[in-house]
Amino acid sequence: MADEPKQSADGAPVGRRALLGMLAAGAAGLAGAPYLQRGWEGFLAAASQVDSTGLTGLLPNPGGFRYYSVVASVPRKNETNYELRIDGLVDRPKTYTLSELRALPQTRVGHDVLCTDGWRVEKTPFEGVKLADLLDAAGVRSEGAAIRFTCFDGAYSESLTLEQARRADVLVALNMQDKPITHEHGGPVRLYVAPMYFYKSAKWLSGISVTDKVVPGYWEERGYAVDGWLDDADRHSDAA
Ligand SMILES: Nc1nc2c(c(=O)[nH]1)N[C@H]1C(S)=C(S)[C@@H](COP(=O)(O)O)O[C@H]1N2
Ligand SMILES: [Mo]
Repeated sequence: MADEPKQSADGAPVGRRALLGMLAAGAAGLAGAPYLQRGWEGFLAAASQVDSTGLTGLLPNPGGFRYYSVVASVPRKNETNYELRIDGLVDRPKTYTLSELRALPQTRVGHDVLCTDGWRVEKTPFEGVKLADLLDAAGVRSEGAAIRFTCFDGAYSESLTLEQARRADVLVALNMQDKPITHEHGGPVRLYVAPMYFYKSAKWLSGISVTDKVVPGYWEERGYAVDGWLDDADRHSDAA
């Protein structure tokens, strides 16, 4: 789903529209859909991408959020098998476990979450390790100019310039709304880029690679802006 490199006039990716049409076909249309094989959670994840069919109104509303994934199913990871790899143009590549990330100094950032699809969740606190701290520990080489983020869903990716990545309001987040980030919201670890649209906040984060130039991410290859600044963002701020 959602893999055409096109956007409709209002900016919503066409792939989401295709899914929406499929779900709008109703229960009969859903009977053969792969979501059902994934149980309630998979169905919810797919159906909650739908904003205009009325289906979402029948489902538990996750606090104003929609659950997004570009793939049908994502493996679950926890303290026994989660790993975050930092590599690329760094002097000290490193693989962190979840408990190692939890043991590092934690920063809390609260901002409104906005998706380009039009929904917003006000004052959502995220907590985690500043990406800048992890980059400093890894020792970014002088050629390093950007970051490429990859995910253990096997498909999504994101990017930031090194300057953006070093902001104090960019987190490798472990908590959301004062609880460990759930699987549906990209746990155990997701990126949180507070000053930008939520598509920049890659869920199920597994890789942070320092590159010499920006490599456009999943939605960016499909028409989204590489710079995802929110209208009220202070683009040159170092403070959260
Ligand atoms: N791995 C991954 N990260 C992702 C996405 C995705 O599909 N896969 N969707 C992005 C978009 S468009 C939004 S709005 C948010 C949604 O986060 P949520 O599912 O926790 O609400 O995740 C972003 N990060
Ligand atoms: Mo989004």
